[in-house]
Amino acid sequence: MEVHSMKQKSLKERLARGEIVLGSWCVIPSPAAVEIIGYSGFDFVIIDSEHGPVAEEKAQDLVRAAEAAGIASIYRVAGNDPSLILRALDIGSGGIQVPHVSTEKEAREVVEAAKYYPGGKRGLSPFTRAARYGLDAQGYTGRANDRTSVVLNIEGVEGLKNLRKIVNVPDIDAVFIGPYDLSQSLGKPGQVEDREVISAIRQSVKISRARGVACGSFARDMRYADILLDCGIRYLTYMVDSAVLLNGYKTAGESVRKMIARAGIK
Ligand code: 3PY
Ligand code: MG
Repeated sequence: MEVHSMKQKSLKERLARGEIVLGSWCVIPSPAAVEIIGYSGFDFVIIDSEHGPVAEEKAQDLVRAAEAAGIASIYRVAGNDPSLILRALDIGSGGIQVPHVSTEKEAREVVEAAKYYPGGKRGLSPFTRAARYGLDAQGYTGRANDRTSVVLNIEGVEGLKNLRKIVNVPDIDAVFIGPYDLSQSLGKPGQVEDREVISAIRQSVKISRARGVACGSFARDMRYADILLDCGIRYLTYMVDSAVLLNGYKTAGESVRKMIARAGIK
């Protein structure tokens, strides 16, 4: 099995064992950004085509960069659409993350689109990058099913209400509680530290863990990461490449400006 498949399998296996895995988000469509995330010690990168501008052709290079840097890749598709899920997986990304899943039926639809027979009915072609353009055709569907991670974003009150049924659907590796969309759904847009949001995350961890499904979320700073870990989050995503760049440049710019001002006074 090629090295990258092993990385992907190991992400799934670590989630199944209840380990904490650490990822970050890529919205800057540059292979360099993905390599930097990989070289910085993260376990996986989420290529974001819901809120990021990246489309499949570019995403394919980002997946290659993840492979080169030795980390797993997950592709967040723009919506729960089998053709988007198929394209995301056929370029070779190791898994998909699907926004705004609210019902058991929607969860089943995601799994059906992401898995080949017998677990689903993902469209089959052996000529894709995922199948190494045909080189891997022998036994490919089984191997793809084994390594493909399925992550569902639960980020609204309806999804929370249906979570027990959603985590009963086979072949889900993690549910991801999106704090931003959830805060909006609770009528408190952007208030991700609100008590109701945190308590929904804590409750979701309990429900999913009882079914052996990992629960994930997103932290924009260390304080929030601490809160999420305290809630029992296992699929932890920290920071977005654009925010890291912004914070870094802002801090650097402010420091140098202060230095320039001091130099000017002398
Ligand atoms: C949310 O907070 O809604 C997310 O989807 C995190 O990216
Ligand atoms: Mg969201």
